Amino acid sequence: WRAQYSTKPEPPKEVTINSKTYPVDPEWFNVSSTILNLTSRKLHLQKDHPVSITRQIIESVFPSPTYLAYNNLDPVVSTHENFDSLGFPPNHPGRAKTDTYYINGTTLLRTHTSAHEAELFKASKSPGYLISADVYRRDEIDKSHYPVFHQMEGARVWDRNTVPNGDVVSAVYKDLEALPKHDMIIEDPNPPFHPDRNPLQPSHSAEEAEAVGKHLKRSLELMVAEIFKRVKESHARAGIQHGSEPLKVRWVEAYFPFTSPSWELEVWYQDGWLEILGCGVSQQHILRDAGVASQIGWAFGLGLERIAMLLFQIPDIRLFWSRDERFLGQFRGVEGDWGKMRPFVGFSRHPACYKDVSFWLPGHGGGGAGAAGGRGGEGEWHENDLMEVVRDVCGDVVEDVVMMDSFTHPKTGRRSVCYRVNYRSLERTLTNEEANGLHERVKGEMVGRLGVEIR
Ligand code: FA5
Ligand code: MG
Repeated sequence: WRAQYSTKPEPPKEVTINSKTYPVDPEWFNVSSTILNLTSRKLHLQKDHPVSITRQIIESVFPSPTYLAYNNLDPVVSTHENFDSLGFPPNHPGRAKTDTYYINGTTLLRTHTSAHEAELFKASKSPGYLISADVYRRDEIDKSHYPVFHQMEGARVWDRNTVPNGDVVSAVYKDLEALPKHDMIIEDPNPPFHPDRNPLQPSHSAEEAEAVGKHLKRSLELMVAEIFKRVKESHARAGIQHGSEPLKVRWVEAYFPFTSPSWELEVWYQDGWLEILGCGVSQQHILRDAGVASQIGWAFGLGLERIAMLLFQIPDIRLFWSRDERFLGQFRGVEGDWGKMRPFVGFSRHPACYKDVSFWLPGHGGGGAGAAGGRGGEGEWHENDLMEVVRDVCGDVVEDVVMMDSFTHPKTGRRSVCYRVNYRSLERTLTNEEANGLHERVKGEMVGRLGVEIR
């Protein structure tokens, strides 16, 4: 599997994304053309696409003029916007090249919509805002992870200088009273906090933080209630019987550098708790740096695909990127007529084709590994690099990649790992020859690009 297979192109001098051009630094650049090609898709804005439908349903729970929606912000942001402005420490693992797509040392594809918080806290003309956008993360391959997905960020502030009598607590409770009620069962409505990870912020009174947290939770519970109301209606239309099992959700303590306290909201789904969003009381440093130090408020970030999968019973995240009419056709017309919403009917599943690959990791105990593959000096082996090779070679034909085995040779200290790749297209049956051909190419690229030694 030597060099003949390694087709990794030389990095370009510059890249153009959404008609803006950025200089490439080959030391940092790790965006494959597969990913670059997805920057123009903007599924959240594509008419009748389930991601766009989901966005609109959630937007309806956060109406204007209180909340203004921003749906066209550029995916290319600075490391400052994505990390520093939010208080990520310099050594935070999310900054690593193995996790984030970089164009150069200071320019990257946003990993979350929070990258726009500072700019919108500063610029938004309303007390709340929503941002829907494509986000990018180097990640594992399975049915709920894709390197590009869509998030919606939401935020809401109150200004000490403009609320009556400067009394934020009363103002927040007044707005809370005005929100609708719901009858969902919330397990753990108030999970305990670790004060070291989620301290009360120095500039907040305990009453303020509590009031803001309550408004945040109620707002998001109403969002979930709306989603599940739509699920029930669409199931009824499709003649699917619902047991009387109530919807179950719960709040769990979370940690984000840009909120304190912080929570995640989980929904009971198919026998497990599914995390759908993170949120919290915004760190005052962000508001201060945005020039609005007199404000206090909350923010959340949710995964639109995660919610769309619940809403339409979509079983595999790859489907969202399909251009197959058997997928897209099932949502046609819904934006003009919500009564057309129906659960997704999966097309027949094609057989799985499992292929294993075992290899020695580079750079351990001799073996001339230092010379392997032109990525010398890169340092640590990271599984996400393998995932990226698989995606580059196979596109969406791989359903998941799972580590099966790992061992360290007692004498040489070299580590060997085995992964199982599941070749299964959503759209057609693969022949064994085709899967073999792809697997051979994957192995070749692993040798050429990652410097591993196939066993
Ligand atoms: C964040 O991205 C924070 N920016 C969220 C936030 C915003 C917290 C504002 C506080 C205040 P996290 O990495 O957990 O957090 O992602 C948020 C949501 O995005 C997850 O709950 C999940 O619904 C979705 N998500 C995360 N990773 C993926 C993925 N690989 N594929 C699909 N959805 C994902
Ligand atoms: Mg999370």
